[in-house]
Amino acid sequence: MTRRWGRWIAGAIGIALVTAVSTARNPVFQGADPHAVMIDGEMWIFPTGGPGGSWAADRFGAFSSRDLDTWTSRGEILRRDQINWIGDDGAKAHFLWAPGVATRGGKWYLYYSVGPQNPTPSRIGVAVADAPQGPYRDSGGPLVTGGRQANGQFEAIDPMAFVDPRSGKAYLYAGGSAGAKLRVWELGRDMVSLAREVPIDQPPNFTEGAFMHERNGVYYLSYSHGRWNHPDYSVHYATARSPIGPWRYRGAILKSDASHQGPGHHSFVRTRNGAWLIIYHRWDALAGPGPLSGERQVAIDRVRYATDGTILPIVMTDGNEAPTLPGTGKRGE
Ligand code: FUB
Repeated sequence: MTRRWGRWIAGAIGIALVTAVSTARNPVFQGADPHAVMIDGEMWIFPTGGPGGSWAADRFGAFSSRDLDTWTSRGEILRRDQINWIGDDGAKAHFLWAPGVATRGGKWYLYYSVGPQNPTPSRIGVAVADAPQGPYRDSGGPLVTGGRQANGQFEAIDPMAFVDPRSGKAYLYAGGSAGAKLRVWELGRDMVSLAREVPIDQPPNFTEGAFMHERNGVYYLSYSHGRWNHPDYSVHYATARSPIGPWRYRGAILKSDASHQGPGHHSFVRTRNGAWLIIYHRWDALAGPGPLSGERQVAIDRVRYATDGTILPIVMTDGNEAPTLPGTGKRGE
């Protein structure tokens, strides 16, 4: 059935047909810092920006796909003018970026960065919803504030929450760029307050964009290293027996290659058939030492683990080489 006929039939029976915002595979759409989650077999991506460049730094949107081929917009989920504390620091400009979501007890939580760091400290906020697509309501104040602190500069960006499937405790990982410092907190049961900060060792080569996942009792802390708009931007990781370390540094798993530069700020998901995928951004078809120009693009690739649990180097793909989701009638994964 063509899209035109689909729209006509949907209109005739009173159903709104969701419009595709992208039908491309690697890269899937313009955007950065993609936090991907699987919801009932469907992949949802919460990025900075979004398809077509129309998603500015004053709002967040969500995008989803059942096959990783056709992406639909789940709409705008939070706008800067809905965050009533954002102007309290007196700064002239504020930008939203690097969202991360978590769910607990039927609620959805959207953690996000408010930058830049100068002239006033960056901040992390959190908004709450009853469904992944929102509407999200901000919780009323910043959860974490950056700036100069007793132990050095801290940039409060790149929040990522992780609910430990083993202990049920929820953690917030955050920090990056200037200062390149990772901090970890245990979240309160309400997910919108901090119970305590957890002292951790700094993982080697940490710059920003921390992500935590657990597989077979191993906790993988992965993160971006390098300058966000340079070819040295890459993903490294460390492992531990708990979500708060101590870490064993394992090196880089995703680095620039001949046709894709500066891959980073990623997330991992496990699909229904147990395969793992990495969702990240990169700059395509740009060579040279940087700074890279153009727009960052979201891409999805396969993650393979060796028998000892270490992650094998990730191969970046283009177009139809990219993974699809199982059970969609597309090339099997
Ligand atoms: O997109 C804004 C910033 O770029 C993020 O905070 C960093 O992780 C980098 O991806």
